[in-house]
Amino acid sequence: MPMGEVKVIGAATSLFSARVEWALKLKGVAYEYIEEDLRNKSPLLLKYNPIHKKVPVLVHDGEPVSESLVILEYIDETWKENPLLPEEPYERALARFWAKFSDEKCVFGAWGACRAEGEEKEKAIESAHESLAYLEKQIEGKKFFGGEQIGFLDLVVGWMPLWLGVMEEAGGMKLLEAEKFPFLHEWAQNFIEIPLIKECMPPREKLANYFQASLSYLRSLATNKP
Ligand SMILES: N[C@@H](CCC(=O)N[C@@H](CS)C(=O)NCC(=O)O)C(=O)O
Repeated sequence: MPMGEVKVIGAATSLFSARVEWALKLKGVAYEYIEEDLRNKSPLLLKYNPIHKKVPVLVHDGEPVSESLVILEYIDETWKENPLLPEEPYERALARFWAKFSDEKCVFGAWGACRAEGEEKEKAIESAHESLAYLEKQIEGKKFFGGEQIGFLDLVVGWMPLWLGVMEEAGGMKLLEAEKFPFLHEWAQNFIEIPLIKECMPPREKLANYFQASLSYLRSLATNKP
């Protein structure tokens, strides 16, 4: 299938954008990357994602697709080489379930724990640990969530090796301890060593500054509440 014109509107600090770029690279699809300034959103982003006004957006031959999990499925259905989702319907359903779980419970759980302070922090850390424990069970005994090769769920959980560490640092906590989550920990090391993944990660320092600044901003809002 001809590739057509493929553009990604993303943000270098966005874990949701990274997974879309990884998927395109895995498929060997050439694309133009457009960096969005999320503090001053472009007319292009507002035109292509008027509802959520968020990155990433994939624009294929002028047609926009938004929401990273939807984009991953679109990429998988459009370019067949290196399939991302498993073949078997039940396995596909499971991969989708855990992807949704990871975004809803683990990403937001980790961010919640990063932001929380005082007593709330302990509760938030405990709740993030509970969610990570479910993912730990999913990866136990496997090299990748996709089996021997990385697949859909690996890309979705792919924020952990870098973004989670940065959130831990910014929030002054540890969530993915090797002793507590040995399988996830090993998976994270295997994942980040894949050249294609490694090459398309934002610099750690840039990400750390971004999270630190976001956290300070949110805390200043809370302090200045009337
Ligand atoms: N569920 C969305 C989440 C995307 C998202 O939250 N993007 C953030 C950047 S990490 C964004 O664009 N935020 C801008 C805003 O909220 O105004 C997806 O999977 O694509």
